[in-house]
Amino acid sequence: MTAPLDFHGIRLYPGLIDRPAQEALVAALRRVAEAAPMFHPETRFGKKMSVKMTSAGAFGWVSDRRGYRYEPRHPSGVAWPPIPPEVLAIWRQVSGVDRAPECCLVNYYSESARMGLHQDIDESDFSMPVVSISLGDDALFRVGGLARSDPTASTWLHSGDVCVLAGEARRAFHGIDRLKPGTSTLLPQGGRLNVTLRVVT
Ligand code: MD3
Ligand code: FE
Repeated sequence: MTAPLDFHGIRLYPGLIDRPAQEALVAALRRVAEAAPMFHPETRFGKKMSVKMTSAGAFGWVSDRRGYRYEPRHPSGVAWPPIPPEVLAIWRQVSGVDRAPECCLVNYYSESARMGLHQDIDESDFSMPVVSISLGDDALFRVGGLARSDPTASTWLHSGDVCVLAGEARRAFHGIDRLKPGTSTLLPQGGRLNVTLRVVT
């Protein structure tokens, strides 16, 4: 494995996952979405997010009028399915920690979906990294600092890229501004899947 690039404190492994392994990941994520169907989370203001989500693992991320939080069950009441072994193998390859992730959040972006600038700070141990896997169409990723008003920098994430968010970058503001539709043939209907692995407790 070649050394990662440093993009504003983020460890970026461009093209870490080859095409056959990307296809195996998509198949595994399809099975996750069969057990725990994707849904458009609602913000506390009752507005639906443009990204669809589901999760695997002990905890999943949910948002509704009560606010956002980690929950041990899908909104339907079923337990989240286990994190696929192919996904856990990537965590072991790049995370640098011995703990296992407790949440595998799966985000699906249609060509018009985006994710506004936010921090991931609902977890209790910020010494644990977040690992992110990009699959499908290219996405314009933006990262800033610890304050929303800090300057930001952008880069395109491609199918098969893996990011590790550790240290200072773990609590940086970040988001997805837009996709570049038609840039990948991985997903038959187009769009983008992003998987983030987190230790929650
Ligand atoms: C930087 N996902 O699920 S992945 C998220 O592409 C999220 O779906 C985006 O932000 C996506 O919360 C960005 C890259 C990423 C993930 C987590 C981070 C960057 C991060 C946590 C802290 C700092
Ligand atoms: Fe995030």
